[in-house]
Amino acid sequence: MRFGRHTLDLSQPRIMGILNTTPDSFSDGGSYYRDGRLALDLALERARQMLAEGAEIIDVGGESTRPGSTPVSEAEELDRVVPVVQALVNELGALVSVDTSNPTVIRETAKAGAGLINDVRALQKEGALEAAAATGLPVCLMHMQGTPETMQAHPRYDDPVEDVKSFLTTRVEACQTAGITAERILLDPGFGFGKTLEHNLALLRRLDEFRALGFPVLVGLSRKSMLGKLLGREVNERLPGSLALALASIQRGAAVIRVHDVAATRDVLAVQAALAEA
Ligand code: YH5
Repeated sequence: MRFGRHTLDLSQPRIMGILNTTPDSFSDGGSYYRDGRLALDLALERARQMLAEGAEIIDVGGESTRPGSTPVSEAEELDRVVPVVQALVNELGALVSVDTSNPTVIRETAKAGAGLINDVRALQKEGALEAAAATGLPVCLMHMQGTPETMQAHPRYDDPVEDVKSFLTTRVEACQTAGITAERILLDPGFGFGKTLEHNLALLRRLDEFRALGFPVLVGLSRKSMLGKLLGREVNERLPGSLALALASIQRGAAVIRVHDVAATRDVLAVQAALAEA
């Protein structure tokens, strides 16, 4: 798949490393802040490390979408994300994904050299579809039930797998109508976004059905609350569980794994690749 000036062969799984520029993220909030301000050099250093460890995409996010979080202003999101994207592209030549739903952030980060638009709202915000189409970049469409403020209150589905597939299929059609062609689309069931543990497990068990829709599948499971529920572990104790979920998802056909712990995930992929050889 083409991502701006980068190309990735998605017939084997690839690692997307998470770079959070929010001051308040659950698992790594404020990591790159100094004296209450985002420090570009710290963010750049972390990205450099993730690339050295085997990440092929760096996902930069400036909006906290954790359960119960409140919205960020457009100005604040632009302020956090655009300089980081610029630095990663210009200084590291990295393939940068932008975790955003905002049309202005989509346009400005594309200008700064981003290679992928990763939207947890699947381009449903006013103007987002048109902004993404105009960039010519690929998009990752993710499913969320509700909004970050309320999504974990009462998640409910007839059948989570059928409901999420049906939503994503509708968003694929909206993309195609807007001029985003099939070879520029990735799909993501949106683990933890308006889902109970049972819903998340059903989606992972049947992940192959998402791949069968005909698009590369991206998954974000790293350190998420389902591991808290399943294992009774705090967020900094979830690495083994996250690796088990990474392995389960590549065995079911995931093409891109979005993770905090790049080096450990790369070992999992290497073992799996060796076993797949013969
Ligand atoms: C995703 O799944 N997730 S932001 C809570 C945690 C740990 C991590 C309680 N952006 C996804 O990573 N984009 C986010 O511990 C995403 N897929 C895509 N495509 C939430 C997150 C997290 C939340």
